[in-house]
This record gives sequence, structure tokens and C-alpha cells, in this order.
Amino acid sequence: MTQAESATAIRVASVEAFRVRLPLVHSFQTSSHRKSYLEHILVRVGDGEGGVGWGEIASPSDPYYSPETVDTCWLMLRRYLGPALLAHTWERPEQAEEAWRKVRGHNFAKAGLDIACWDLWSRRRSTPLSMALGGERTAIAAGVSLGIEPTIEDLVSQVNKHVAGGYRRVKLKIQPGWDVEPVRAVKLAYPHLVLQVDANGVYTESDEHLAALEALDHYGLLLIEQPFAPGALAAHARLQSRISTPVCLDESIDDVEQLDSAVQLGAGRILNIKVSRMGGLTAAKRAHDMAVAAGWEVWCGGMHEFGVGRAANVAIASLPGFTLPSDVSGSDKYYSRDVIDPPVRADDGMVAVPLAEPGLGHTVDEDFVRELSAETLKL
Ligand code: OSB
Ligand code: MG
Repeated sequence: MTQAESATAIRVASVEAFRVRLPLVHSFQTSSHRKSYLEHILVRVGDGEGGVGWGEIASPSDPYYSPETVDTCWLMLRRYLGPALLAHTWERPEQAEEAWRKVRGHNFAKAGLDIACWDLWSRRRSTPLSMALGGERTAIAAGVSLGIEPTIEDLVSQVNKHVAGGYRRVKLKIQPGWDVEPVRAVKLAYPHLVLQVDANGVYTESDEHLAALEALDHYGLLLIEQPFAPGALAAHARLQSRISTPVCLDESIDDVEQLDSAVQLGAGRILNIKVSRMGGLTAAKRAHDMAVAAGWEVWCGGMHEFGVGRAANVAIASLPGFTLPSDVSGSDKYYSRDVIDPPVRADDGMVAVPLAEPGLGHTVDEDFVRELSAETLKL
């Protein structure tokens, strides 16, 4: 980088936010109810000189998968994070997060602003976001995450649909009572399918739960994701010492300090990096670098992102350490119409990295976003 380039100071002059609901093409079960639509926050930052960047806050509406919700993110954005960014001057997108350095937690809300700053910066430079981040891949291997279905037959038919759609690996959500049986049924139907499971932290070290987790060790799974509660690193380490399937952490890891503890304890061998959970692209890249240095494999997880967050996931997943298939499926797995044009597409299980366009590489359909917004905010 030349002296002149590195000296270009940026100050975000406007922050707008939109609470957007998109209907789901296939409803899914959460801890409390079946969801038929999702509400995320889209963030638009402007540099006051015609430059624009978009980000997405993909927090769920309820606090079962993340302590943050769309309501708490909206509040944090309006009250603290947006004003902090407006008061901050930065040159490189890695410096944007210094604006909210003093704010503890609230990674999902921070991630939305961080993505928008990366998009703004890379559009100003006419650089694809993937390249700005140091990405090397031209396409990402796409996997799907399949929820708990009413019956095993429903699950196998979901697997069938996505295998037929070309996806490279399948992740099954599990919970006590829905673990060995669905895995066995799917393995029987698709013996060569690359399969992994995700428990979202609902198992304990009870005899019954441990027996189920140990039984899963015999199905050749790629990984077992987050069997125990987020804070239970020691329990993950004990399980990892007893099974040969790699344990993968998701909810346990919000920052590099927690990742360092997990590595020291041997609490797993694989990290699910979510841009949202880590607090943005800069933080996700930091976690990627640390995990790779520690000999852990990483892959890119998702939070059912709309197009903006999905495009950011594609960009981060192009980094060299993302060696396992990501939860970055095509937009059409979740939404019949997305907020970006063109939508993210998986072709034969691969999502192309948009290397011919600057920033996120997709145009945000602003009219559609405004039309769908239940509430908007301008700072
Ligand atoms: O644990 O990975 C998870 C979605 C919401 C909350 C937690 C998780 C997920 C997913 C979705 O698995 C993956 C996707 O975006 O396709
Ligand atoms: Mg998970």
C-alpha cells in the first residue's frame, strides 16, 4: 500500500438501519416454536461523499441461540454503537472496531456495522471484499444445516432434496431423543454423504447424554458441534478425550481469549466461525488466524443470513484456513426473494466468490428493503 492510500481518513457520516422481515420457504423449529419468517437488521453507512456500505445484524428474535436479540441490537445500535462509529475516524476497515472497543459484548450488533465499514471501504477502493480480507478461494464449498423435523421421514426427504441440489455436506441439528436415530437413518439412505451434527449446547454430562454422544462417534461424522453449554469448555475437553470424532465449538467462542482457552484445554479441534458471533469480519479473521496457528480447522457458520450477511460469509469463507464446507447455502434455501441482486447461489454445491465486483459483490435492493421495513432509524 502506498503512503497516499494508507493516509485516506474515513469518517462515517450517516448510519441508517432497517428492521426487515423475510418469509421462510421452509419453517423450522426453535426451542419455543416454529418460525415462518425471520427479522434481521440491515445497516447502511454513508461516507458523506457518495460512498455507501451495507451490513447485516443477523440476531435471532428470541434469546435461545444468542443472548442478543433483534430488539437489543436495535437499542445498542441506536444508543451506543452508531453514535460511536459516527465519532470515529479510521483509515483501514480493521480500525473501525476501535469505535466500539469500550462496549462489552453485543457482537451481533457490532458485526453489522463492521461489515458495512468493510463494504464501504472496499467499494471505495473498487476491490472485492474477499480480496480486501485476504481471501484466496474463487468458490466456497456449501453445506446445509437441517433442523429437527417432525419425523425421520421428513428429515430424510429434506436430506434428499439438498443432496439432489448438489450440496457437499449436510449438518443435522440434534437434541436428546433426536440424535442416533436420525443419524443412522440418514447414513443408511446416503452412506457416502459427508455428515456432521450440531447440538446447540443442549447436552449435559449425564450418563444418558454421554452414551448418546459416544454412540455418535461410530457414524464417521465430520464433527460434533457444540454438544454442551457455551461456558462448559472443560466438558468439551473431557468428551474430546473420549471420542475420535472432532468436537467443534460454536456458541462457546465469542472472542480470541475464549478460543485461546479452548485450545489450551483441548476443548475441540474445529471452530465454527460466525461473523455475527465473533463481532464482525475483522474479529472473524483474527479468530481464523489464531485457530489456524493452533492447528484447528475452521469453517464458516451462518445465522440464516439475508443476502448482505450471506455475501459477507462468502467473503470470509474465501480465506485459506476455511478448509471445511461452510453453512453458506444459496439464498433460495431460506428465502424466495432476497434483499440483494443477484441472490447468493450454490451451483453443484459451490458458491462462487464474486471477484468481478467491488465490496460485497451484490447490489442491495434498496426499494425492497425500505418497502419491507417495519421500522427504520437514521443517525
Ligand atoms: O448453531 O449453527 C448454528 C442458525 C441459528 C442459530 C444457530 C445456528 C444456526 C444454523 C444456521 O445452523 C446455518 C445457516 O445459516 O444456514
Ligand atoms: Mg451451531
